[in-house]
Amino acid sequence: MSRIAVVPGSFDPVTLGHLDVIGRAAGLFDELHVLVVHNPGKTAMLPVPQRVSLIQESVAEAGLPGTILVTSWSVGLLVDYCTEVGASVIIKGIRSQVDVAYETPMALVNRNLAAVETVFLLPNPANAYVSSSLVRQVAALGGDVAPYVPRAVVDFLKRDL
Ligand code: COD
Repeated sequence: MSRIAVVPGSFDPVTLGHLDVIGRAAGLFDELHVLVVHNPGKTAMLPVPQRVSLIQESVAEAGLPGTILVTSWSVGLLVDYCTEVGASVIIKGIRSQVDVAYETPMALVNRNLAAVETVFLLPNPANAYVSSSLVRQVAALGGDVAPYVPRAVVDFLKRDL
């Protein structure tokens, strides 16, 4: 049986930190689903379909290994998506104690809801401080985001924002 894992996030926009976690997870599982999920706690910069296509472009450009699907989910719990596609693992990137405190209760609830385990991956230290909110702020103020995001995102932000 193939091992399927889901990497969920807002990805608004996808960063080199996200891509690092996606690449490492792709080497651990037979099939990876990168899932754009609306986070009601955050004000979005990009529409969800745009975020999906920027991840698709970035994954293709990085030449990441294995089978990687990119899609979105808005109709229920994250574990409902996992159940629907037969995924037994959720992958989260952990940058700091703040991430541990935020992710741990969700991981425990997700295990109770649907017996889906959460695996925490540590980042590449070079990207550990990168976040989508930092990128949104630098972009909004006209700064250079190239050190933090894949080329597809740099091009999109130059062209469309
Ligand atoms: N290096 C490594 N990892 C990183 C980096 C980086 N530089 N930047 C971000 N990450 C990780 C984050 O820690 C996170 O694991 C993931 O990448 C995505 O990050 P974001 O910021 O794009 O996404 P979030 O944090 O807004 O997550 C949104 C979700 C909707 C995925 C989250 O809130 C969630 O899991 N919701 C579950 C909804 C649900 O079903 N709730 C009920 C049961 S809990």
